[in-house]
Amino acid sequence: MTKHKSDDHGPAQAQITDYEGPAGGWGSMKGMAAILPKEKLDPLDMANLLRRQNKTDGFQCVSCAWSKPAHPHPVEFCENGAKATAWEATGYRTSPEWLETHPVTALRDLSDYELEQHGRLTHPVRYDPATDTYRTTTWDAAFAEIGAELRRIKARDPKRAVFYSSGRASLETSYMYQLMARMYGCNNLPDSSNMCHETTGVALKKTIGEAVGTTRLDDFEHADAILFFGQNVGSNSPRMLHPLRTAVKRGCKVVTFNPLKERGLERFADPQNPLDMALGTSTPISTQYHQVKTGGDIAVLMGMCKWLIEADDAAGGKAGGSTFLDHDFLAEHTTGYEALAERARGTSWEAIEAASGLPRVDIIAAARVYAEAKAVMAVYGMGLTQHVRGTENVDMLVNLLLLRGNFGKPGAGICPVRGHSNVQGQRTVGIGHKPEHAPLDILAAQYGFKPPREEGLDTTTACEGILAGEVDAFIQLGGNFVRAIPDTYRMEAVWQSLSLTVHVATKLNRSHLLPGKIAYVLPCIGRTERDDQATGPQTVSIEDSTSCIHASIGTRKAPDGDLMSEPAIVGRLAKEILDPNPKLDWDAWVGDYRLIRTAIEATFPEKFRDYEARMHVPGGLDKGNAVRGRKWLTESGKAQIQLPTGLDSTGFADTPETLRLMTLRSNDQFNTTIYGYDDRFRGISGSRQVVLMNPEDIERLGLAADQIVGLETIYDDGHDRSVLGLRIVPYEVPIGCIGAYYPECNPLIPLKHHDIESQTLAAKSVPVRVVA
Ligand SMILES: Nc1nc2c(c(=O)[nH]1)N[C@H]1C(S)=C(S)[C@@H](COP(=O)(O)OP(=O)(O)OC[C@H]3O[C@@H](n4cnc5c(=O)[nH]c(N)nc54)[C@H](O)[C@@H]3O)O[C@H]1N2
Ligand SMILES: Nc1nc2c(c(=O)[nH]1)N[C@H]1C(S)=C(S)[C@@H](COP(=O)(O)OP(=O)(O)OC[C@H]3O[C@@H](n4cnc5c(=O)[nH]c(N)nc54)[C@H](O)[C@@H]3O)O[C@H]1N2
Ligand SMILES: [Mo]
Repeated sequence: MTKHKSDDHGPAQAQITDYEGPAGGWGSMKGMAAILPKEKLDPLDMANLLRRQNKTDGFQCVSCAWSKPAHPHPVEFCENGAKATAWEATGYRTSPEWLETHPVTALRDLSDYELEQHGRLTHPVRYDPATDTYRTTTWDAAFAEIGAELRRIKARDPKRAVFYSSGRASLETSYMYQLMARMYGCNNLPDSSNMCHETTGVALKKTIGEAVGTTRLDDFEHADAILFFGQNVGSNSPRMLHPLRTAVKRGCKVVTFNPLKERGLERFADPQNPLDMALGTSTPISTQYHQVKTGGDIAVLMGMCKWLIEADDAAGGKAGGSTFLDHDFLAEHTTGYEALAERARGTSWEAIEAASGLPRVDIIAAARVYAEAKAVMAVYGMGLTQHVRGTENVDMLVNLLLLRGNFGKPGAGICPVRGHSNVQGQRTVGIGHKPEHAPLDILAAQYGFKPPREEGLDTTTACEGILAGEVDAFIQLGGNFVRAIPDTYRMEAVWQSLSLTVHVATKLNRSHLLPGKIAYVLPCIGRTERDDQATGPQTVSIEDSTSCIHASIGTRKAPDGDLMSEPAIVGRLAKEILDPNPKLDWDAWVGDYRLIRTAIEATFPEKFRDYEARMHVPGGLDKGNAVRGRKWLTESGKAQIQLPTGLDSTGFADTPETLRLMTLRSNDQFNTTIYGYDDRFRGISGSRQVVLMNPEDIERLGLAADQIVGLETIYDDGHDRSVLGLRIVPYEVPIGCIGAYYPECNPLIPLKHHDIESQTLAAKSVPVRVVA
């Protein structure tokens, strides 16, 4: 663990209490009230800002991607959305003077929290090796030098430059960015989705033919049951608690599989509901809560399939003969059913219990709820995607839904809960490392160039490329790449060998403290802020987790200083590194974002039909999904049932000393942004240097509660990996599984420890041992 000199949040400071409150309620009100003084914000200013959050004529939240309702509450935001807005609106500034007097080497001693707490970046800065500081420069000078270096690299080989994006930039910026990279000559467009729901993209494309979720917000009104796998709704998509609560109140059953008892999945007090607030009442959310072993979901899902299939066998097993399976649907719409049935029948309950850590009665109880429901939604997050067999997790969830025709009818379907507020949209407009991620023929005709057809680098292969010395430039449109990826120490050690690092960012973070030979940090305005260009104030758009595209209009004044908007930065960079093109006027696009949207609509006429008008409609522009009409854009033209290779998704064999580490988010962070040290729902505050462990494991391994220990990765690739200084917290987590925080534990994750099919980092089951 990096020891932060000025950090008084070491393991000894951890306080552990039982949090008795529900998610939401007064706890969340208190959480919100604490934000104003912390960010030096005026209450009236903040109230005005929050009133416009997630509204049709306002701005779309910069926190999570959860669906934006057509009929929002008067206050359509949650505690964590408010934190994200306040984080951007902060009264603090990372001033040029401060940067010039703080050597980068010294800044590395600050914690993630302290770095960002200095506030917004206000001027473009260039790293000066002589003084080891970032020094203020002009945009002209910055673009000239960055442009010259990128042209030099292009002349050698454009595939030596990488264009990363974190999932926050708008559809307009993202479209420009991918076009710029492809015109430059590479598909090196890794994005945060490579660390997140890439698994979903690969699994859903292969099984049902659409790479994104199939449900819409109103499906919550029709579902009879909702299955919840590995998603922490109370912290990471809290606005979803409203439709969930409503569904539960009308009798919808919620069955949850999660190694941890997450409070938001247990009970919720609606801060918008006067009765809940006055009486201290709350709604229980989960009907059943099963603490599956980390990596045990394939086994759970196979168990549910087995029970259904065998019950169906017993009941006659054909169309009309049983109510357990939808045989008509299986026959008309799927391939591969017989193979799955055979596999399920042949898999023993003993094997399923061992791999899932759950008794068969629990799995059967879940299967019964599923079988009794006419329409079922399956909701999931990183608990399924971040495993070596993550794609197989998602495949199995699809299989289960297919058995009873739970696609293409109201209240049914699959609902991956996306992360960053526009991460799904970025892929929609062509950000992605695979040639099939963008309609290359259309782009070629639209702009008269030859797009590269070779697969580009994703986050994993980009890291491997940097380690191998095959990458020269790393451009970052948002995010904190070096902190978010696996194998932190190995990557930090080579990062500064890059010839060029460019960060477009709003706040200083650890990635900026590893400057390449030429290094810039370029400050941009945020989505909540007014964006004035040649034709006046501009609107942008984003796509939410349920494929609806919304306008977003920032009105707050951006920080004083010398900031540019993201489209303006990308447009300017494009002009520097590309030859003039008569079919494309970057300046005109930057002057009027409507022209970018016209271009997007021309590239994607079906998805973006009538874009300019429909993005303002309450509920947004639904880009559509063929699966909702039971059309399967797969190789066979049907939904394709897949067989998993085994029952375990961890990809490693346990030994007696192996613990399965899941790296977790607290309720007080947004990815690498640490808002504070209060993981309220889990009752942990004061420090993030903790490891949650089952009391039986503590005893079995001869350890003690509150002992300070280290973790060491068990991985045979010649690299030693450890994180020290973690305090043991006895916790209700399955035997053999432990939890600790992301990003502090990322040095433990080997770069090669990723989902086999999608290369998404396997951050939810890392094989480790405890070292005293
Ligand atoms: N406030 C806030 N909101 C956020 C974010 C944030 O950091 N803060 N991050 C955003 C981003 S980019 C993303 S991708 C999403 C992430 O949101 P989530 O998908 O909720 O991701 P995590 O918090 O990593 O945790 C996932 C859950 O999976 C469980 N889990 C771990 N291993 C397993 C397993 O093997 N099986 C099962 N069934 N469950 C398991 C954990 O206990 C945890 O509850 O949230 C987004 N929203
Ligand atoms: N161990 C482990 N590792 C993980 C995960 C995990 O669960 N466990 N989760 C993974 C997931 S799901 C994800 S998505 C990644 C996240 O990886 P990233 O998306 O790369 O990281 P973030 O922490 O979201 O980025 C925060 C930074 O974004 C910049 N920023 C904020 N707002 C803006 C803006 O409006 N414009 C611009 N240009 N910059 C802005 C700020 O400078 C801030 O410091 O991490 C992954 N890594
Ligand atoms: Mo994410």
